[in-house]
Amino acid sequence: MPKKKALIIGITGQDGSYLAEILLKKNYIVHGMVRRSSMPNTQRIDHIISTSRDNEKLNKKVIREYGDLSSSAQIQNLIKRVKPDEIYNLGAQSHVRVSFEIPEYTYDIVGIGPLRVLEAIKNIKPNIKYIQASSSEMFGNSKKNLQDEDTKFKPESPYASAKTLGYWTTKNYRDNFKIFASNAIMFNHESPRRGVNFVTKKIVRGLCEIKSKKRKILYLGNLNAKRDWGYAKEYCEILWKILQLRKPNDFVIATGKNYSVRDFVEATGKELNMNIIWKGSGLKEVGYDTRSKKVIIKVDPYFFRPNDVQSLLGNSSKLFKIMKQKPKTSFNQLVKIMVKNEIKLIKTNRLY
Ligand code: NAP
Ligand code: G4F
Repeated sequence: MPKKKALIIGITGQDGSYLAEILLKKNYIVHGMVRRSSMPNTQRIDHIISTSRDNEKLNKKVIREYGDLSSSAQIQNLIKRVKPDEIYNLGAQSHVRVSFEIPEYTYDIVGIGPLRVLEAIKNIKPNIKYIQASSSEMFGNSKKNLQDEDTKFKPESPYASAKTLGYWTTKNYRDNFKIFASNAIMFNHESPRRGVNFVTKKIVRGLCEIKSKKRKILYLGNLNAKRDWGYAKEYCEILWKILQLRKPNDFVIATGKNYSVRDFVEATGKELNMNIIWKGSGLKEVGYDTRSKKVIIKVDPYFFRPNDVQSLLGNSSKLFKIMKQKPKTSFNQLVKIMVKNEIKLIKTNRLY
């Protein structure tokens, strides 16, 4: 049987890098869309990237394809040339706070990007299977404490609004043009490969640096926000499984438990033999380590958002019912994985 071909858009990101490893192990030919940049942006996939275009010589490596979600022409040319069986759209300006600063760009890539890909699929090879990385941010400050596939969207940021457009576009192409197009509505998922400006990696890196005396203070924003945090590697395996179903569908992927940013700080501290307690309130609140007797966390309003989502908690029983699948890594296991890795990375002066 010929090998299946996948195109991963967003292959240089956290999820793209895990998904590429998973698909290579499953014997896929993997093409990955990479943006041209003046500094290397392939740290997460350097170990699996190929410079050869000869399929025979590839030997389980990713084929790099330069491209950008802003360009319909590039996407069309790529799909015409590669003719993939599956497309995973993980590409995004994925930072919520930053989306308030660059809303037009965020709408273009996150909102119109999926349309460009789906339109190319429709016109070039309509039997390509497509999965859209949708987001729990679409639920916003929902009236429902537990969010599932039927929960009303209430996007609170340019990022969330654009993701909602991507979600509906995916559903429209499925309903109107019979494209195999599914949405994975993913709640927050983290790993040692998480971008450094997302709160979990920032906390883990920051506290590890404080522990090794490379830094004195870690500045954070909203400590009260709660997120349903899972492990990215598991979520990427589920993305693949969703595309192997007989029919396209939309699924929430979540752990069903949520914790605050404050909880994440305390759990990370515990892993590093710190005992972090909180003193003061509002902008004056600090995190104090009773072991070193030092203030190590302060609040900086720079990290606040005009409108933050206060609590996200996902119900992934549909995923479990149809696919007998659910994320297993617990909050404490996730923190442990991240801390253990970060200590190694810091020793070797690496970020990923
Ligand atoms: P990430 O680490 O920020 O990766 C985003 C990827 O998109 C990177 O490869 C990035 O390339 C690429 N990208 C950015 N702008 C692009 C453009 N104009 N054209 C083509 N590619 C572009 O995000 P992630 O955490 O892996 O998340 C993967 C996807 O799932 C994203 O769509 C995100 O919005 C969505 N999502 C994530 C979570 C989560 O908790 N992680 C939850 C729900 C949904 P560079 O490396 O060059 O920047
Ligand atoms: O880590 P975050 O930046 O992730 P956020 O905003 O929840 O978005 C992530 O998850 C979404 C799924 O729900 C994805 F769609 C999206 O692409 C991204 O992957 O922030 C988490 C919480 C927020 O409430 C934020 O206000 O942590 C709070 N926070 C507190 N201090 C901080 C900080 N966030 C960041 N990034 N940096 C801080 O210093």
